[in-house]
Amino acid sequence: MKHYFLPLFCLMLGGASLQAQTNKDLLQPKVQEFQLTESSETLALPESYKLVATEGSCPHAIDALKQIMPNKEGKAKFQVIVGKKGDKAVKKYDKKIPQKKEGYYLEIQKNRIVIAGADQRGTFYGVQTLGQMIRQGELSLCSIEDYPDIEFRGVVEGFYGTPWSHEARMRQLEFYGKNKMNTYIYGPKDDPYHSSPNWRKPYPEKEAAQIHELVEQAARHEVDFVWAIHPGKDIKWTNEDRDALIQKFEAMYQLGVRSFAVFFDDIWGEGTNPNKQAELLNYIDNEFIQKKPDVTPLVMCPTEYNKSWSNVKGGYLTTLGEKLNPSIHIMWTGDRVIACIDKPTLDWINPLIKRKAYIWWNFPVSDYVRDHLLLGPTYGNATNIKDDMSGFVSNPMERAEASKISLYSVADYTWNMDTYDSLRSWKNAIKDLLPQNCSHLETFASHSSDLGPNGHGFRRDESVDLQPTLKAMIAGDQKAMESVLIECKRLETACDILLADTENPYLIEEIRPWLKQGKLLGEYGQCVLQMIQAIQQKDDAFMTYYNRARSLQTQMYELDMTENQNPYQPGVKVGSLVLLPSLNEMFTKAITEYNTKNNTSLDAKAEYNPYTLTSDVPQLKIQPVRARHQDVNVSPSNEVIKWPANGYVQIVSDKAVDMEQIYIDLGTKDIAGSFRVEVSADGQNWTAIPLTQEAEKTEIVGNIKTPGLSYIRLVNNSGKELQVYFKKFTFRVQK
Ligand code: LOG
Repeated sequence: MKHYFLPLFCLMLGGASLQAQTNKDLLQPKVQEFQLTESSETLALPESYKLVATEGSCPHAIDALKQIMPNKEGKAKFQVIVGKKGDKAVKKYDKKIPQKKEGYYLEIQKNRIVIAGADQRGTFYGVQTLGQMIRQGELSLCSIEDYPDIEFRGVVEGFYGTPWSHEARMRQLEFYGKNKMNTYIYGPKDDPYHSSPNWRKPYPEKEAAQIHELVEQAARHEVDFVWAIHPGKDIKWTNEDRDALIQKFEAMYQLGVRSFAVFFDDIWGEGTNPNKQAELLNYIDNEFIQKKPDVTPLVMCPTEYNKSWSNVKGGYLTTLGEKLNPSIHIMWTGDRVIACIDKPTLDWINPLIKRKAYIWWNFPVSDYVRDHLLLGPTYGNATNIKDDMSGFVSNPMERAEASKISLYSVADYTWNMDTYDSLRSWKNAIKDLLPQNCSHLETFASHSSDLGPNGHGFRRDESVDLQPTLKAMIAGDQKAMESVLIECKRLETACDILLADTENPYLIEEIRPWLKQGKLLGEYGQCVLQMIQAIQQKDDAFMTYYNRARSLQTQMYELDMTENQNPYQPGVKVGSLVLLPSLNEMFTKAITEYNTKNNTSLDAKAEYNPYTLTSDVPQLKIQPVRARHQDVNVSPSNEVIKWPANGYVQIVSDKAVDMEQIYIDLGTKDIAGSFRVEVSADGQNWTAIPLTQEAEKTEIVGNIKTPGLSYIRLVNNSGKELQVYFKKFTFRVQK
């Protein structure tokens, strides 16, 4: 039976429509030009459609289209016309296609849908936009002209720590395609075949097969898979090493890789020579990149990759600028290692390197603050710099799924810069990541965005909406207390719901310790405010609330000590910038008030850290001390310490402990005799501990045999000021 498609789709007046329809503000990334054809008319998708396309022209776009169209392909009247510029199928629309790489024209009419791309990738992006419209509901009759602001947009997996899993990368690549990001640079610092010692060697079979699979996945989602090498730690400027590098690239080419990068970041010594780097890179460019017509331009990361490390007089950057072939992209992290990018940043670097910088944005990377999750809005980059950079890629967190909150916004920012709105983008990102539980994820993320104090000095705002209320609460405003109580309840509820969420199990697994901490924080907040109410109402329940608040403090401390125990920044922090400190302040205020009213002496200190450090060595006075399992560590310092005669560093425990061993490293040999370690139960009577230091070693060890101690200190007993490092101060206590 000749069965023409019946008008099963219906045209409705938008006002009369009960179903959702296209919301242009939710199209991601935000589209450049959106025009309703006949205002407020919508189209429900027909049951079947006829695909009009030029055979073999845009295979990835067509595959994607077949996946998103909910209905069957057939001999219907309703046409879906898909193709790229030059294809017969879209010839009629040629003039409407934006004259921009990766752009597309999309038109929704009563009887047809047209997707006409400037190229294959543009066509694929047009299909992605259509997919988003279909997921929203009925389609508005409209036309869209869309194109990216930045040529290379995406991600550099360039962090220290556990590299992303293969499965996580597969999901990432799909996500990039959906969000119109075209670049994934593979450069995890801890892949030994990317960096030293194995950069010269080919990947073992299993890893090679996985890379091949990633390359295919990238192609399916129109992403350039850029494989980066990091040879600078031990490279010799010899023909042998040059050939080893080319051979490795050749092996990667055989695996399907068509885009390459060379990183020279975080190295010292021989590898940093700009003339040698330029010579090698030009050789690779001339002999490998340019010789293969299907390979994209080479990308490099310099050794001086940010302004604060740049010695312009030393000539490193100018040498690269002058010598590197003009087609080679040079990466740049900004004015510092971790920095947002603005016009002055680019006006400074571009003339030096004689090309537009390719931005390596170090956000939301958290490899220097591993106890924090960076889930807040993505903000800080200028919106007037689209013509000043060639690429913009973001270095993410070790937690791949959680990084998507920020990466979504990076996609948005790099596609359509003028209209970028960080808050809107953040909310949409969260909806996209966890549609059903988005409000809960938003609550949790709003209190999990700052990095805490860190060596780079890069911070993010946190608990933004609640800040004025917290201030008012501390000032004694009753209404504000109620609002904070509600927010703490909301946080507890959000964490509880997310802990059992099954919509995105990968995300939940990654952030589970922080959700547990968030739940405790929410409970703690409610309890503190109940304590205050009890004081006001002279309620006998006060002591119960007090004991519970104490218990919650201990539980938060213990979680911090037991989960996410990486050796760098172990622990789990939530709400550490505003919410927790405000609640602690309230706790202390409440106890102080209670003590005054009732003539009691309850401990008003909120933070539960049994160890405190005191010192009269100026540079060590505020060094943090933290207990981890059985070890109590004073945070190391990188600088030379001027240690006065008789100067000390002392740790006091708030309860007696059995200390076992102490390890000290002052970065200096034969120094044990100039210091003494002594311990005490009461701070009055001290016992010296014999110290040993092996020849040629910098570590000093002492065995402590007395049980029940509360004090331990290290004293300079040389009679003069000493200059030493402070690399380690750890003592072990018996559990
Ligand atoms: C590294 C990078 C690391 C990041 C943040 C660059 C170019 N290199 O300080 O691997 O993830 O900072 O810690 C870097 O940023 N070095």
